[in-house]
Amino acid sequence: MHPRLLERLHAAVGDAGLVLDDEARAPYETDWLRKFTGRSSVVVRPADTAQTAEVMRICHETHTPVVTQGGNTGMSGGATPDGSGAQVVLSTVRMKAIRSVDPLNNTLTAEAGVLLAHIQAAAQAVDRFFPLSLGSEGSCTIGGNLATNAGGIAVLRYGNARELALGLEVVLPDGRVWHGLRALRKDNTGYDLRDLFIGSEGTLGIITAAVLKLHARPVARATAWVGAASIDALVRLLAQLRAACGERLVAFEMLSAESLELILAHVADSRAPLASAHAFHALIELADTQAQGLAELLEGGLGEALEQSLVDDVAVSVSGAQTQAFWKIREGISQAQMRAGKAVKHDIALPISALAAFVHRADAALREAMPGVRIIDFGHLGDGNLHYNVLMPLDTAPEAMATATARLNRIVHDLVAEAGGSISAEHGVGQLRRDELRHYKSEVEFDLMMRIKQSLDPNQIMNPGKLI
Ligand code: FAD
Ligand code: 2HG
Ligand code: ZN
Repeated sequence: MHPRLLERLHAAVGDAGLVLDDEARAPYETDWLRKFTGRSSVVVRPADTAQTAEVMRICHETHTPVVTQGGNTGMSGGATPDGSGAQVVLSTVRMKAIRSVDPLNNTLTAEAGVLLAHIQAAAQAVDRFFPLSLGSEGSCTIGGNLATNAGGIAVLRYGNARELALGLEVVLPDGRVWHGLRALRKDNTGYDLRDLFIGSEGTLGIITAAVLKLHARPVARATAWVGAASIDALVRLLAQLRAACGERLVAFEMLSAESLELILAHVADSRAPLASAHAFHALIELADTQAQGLAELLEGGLGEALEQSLVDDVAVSVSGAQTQAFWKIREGISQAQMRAGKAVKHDIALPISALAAFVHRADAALREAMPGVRIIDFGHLGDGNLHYNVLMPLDTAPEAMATATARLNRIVHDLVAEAGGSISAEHGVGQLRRDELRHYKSEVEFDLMMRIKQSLDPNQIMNPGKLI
């Protein structure tokens, strides 16, 4: 560590902003999945943008590497320091002010450390809606959501985190502040810096605040669980419902039979929504600012699908409690995987029209390469994002895990690339997919990314070893 680093950081953030004790630092050094563990030199928790800027000035001068961390719910090891003990973890948890809410402009300005659930509540308090919604919304931060361009369950209707931000405030690697908190829907004044920082996973700067877009608050929702014989049928159902329901279709989540079985076995108080067995399941939700006709619309669309034998069984929710139970099942999947084994995670995106063929090919390729393989296939079918995971036994040794991961990644990601898809849809690249990204990005694209990184972060201090 650079001499006087701690003393200077202490002067910048005070006692409340420094975590030195080994035990107190431990939660910042391991990720949510307990897949990645590192060692920090110190954890710094600035209270505001000015303190963050001062910390970065110090780290820039001393060439000290910085790992930014929000809620530490990421699934790609992006917020975990390496094992050197030389990296500073900069946690945004103390920057949690909602600076302003403007219902007339339909915007809300929040600091990076505000929890996603608190942003949703602040929007609701002024009769508006912030639509980003993830299983981790009670513990992830808006800074982390923007830094990973998070997706979640409502992307088919409202877009990713990127589509929900109008402006950003960012502390640059040298400690300067870019004041880009514009609350504008039209702003064509040159290169789009906002979109450069969104999805950059802490490798270009620290997002300290954002202007977020609010939407009209839906007052009604209609939810159903359906069972189908194939993923092809669900893809066709999605197209039919989109045509019939338009913007009212807000979620279309898919679970394979094996994913559902895993949840039922490992999540307390979960019950199968349908009495019969099906190869694939979907959780579908409509929402509207008008209450009338929503349930009828969903029932009509699903009734037609039953008549066409597109789906084999349907349960339309009749109460808030039943809707909650459906969503509890869907949101239990990450916990269930953790309890049941070690997952090789593939967070992939495909054109929706290519999804079914991909699943058939990938299933066949994996079963041939690894007979008895447990494929846990689920995800946000409505926007083409599958979590095409493979579950290895809990006692798989680290070396065997690494070998299996490399082999499975190549099979799955080659097929994704052939289908015109992406190997990183919503969880970020982090350290988990860094080498895979290098493998699949064209030379030109990678070179452009490297030049951007080099020009913004010439000392290579922002989240080294992640993404690029
Ligand atoms: P962290 O994990 O702390 O950090 C993630 C990355 O962002 C790191 O690279 C970090 O360096 C960087 N970063 C964090 N804050 C900043 C900042 N202010 N400025 C610059 N860089 C920063 N993700 C989805 O997209 N969709 C889902 O449906 C989804 N479901 C999930 C369900 C569960 C149960 C869990 C545990 C996770 C889920 N995730 C999902 C992944 C994760 O919650 C999201 O990626 C979330 O956006 C991460 O936010 P965070 O604050 O926890 O970020
Ligand atoms: C989800 O969609 C999350 O539930 C987590 O993105 C996915 O556990 C996973 O692989
Ligand atoms: Zn997801």
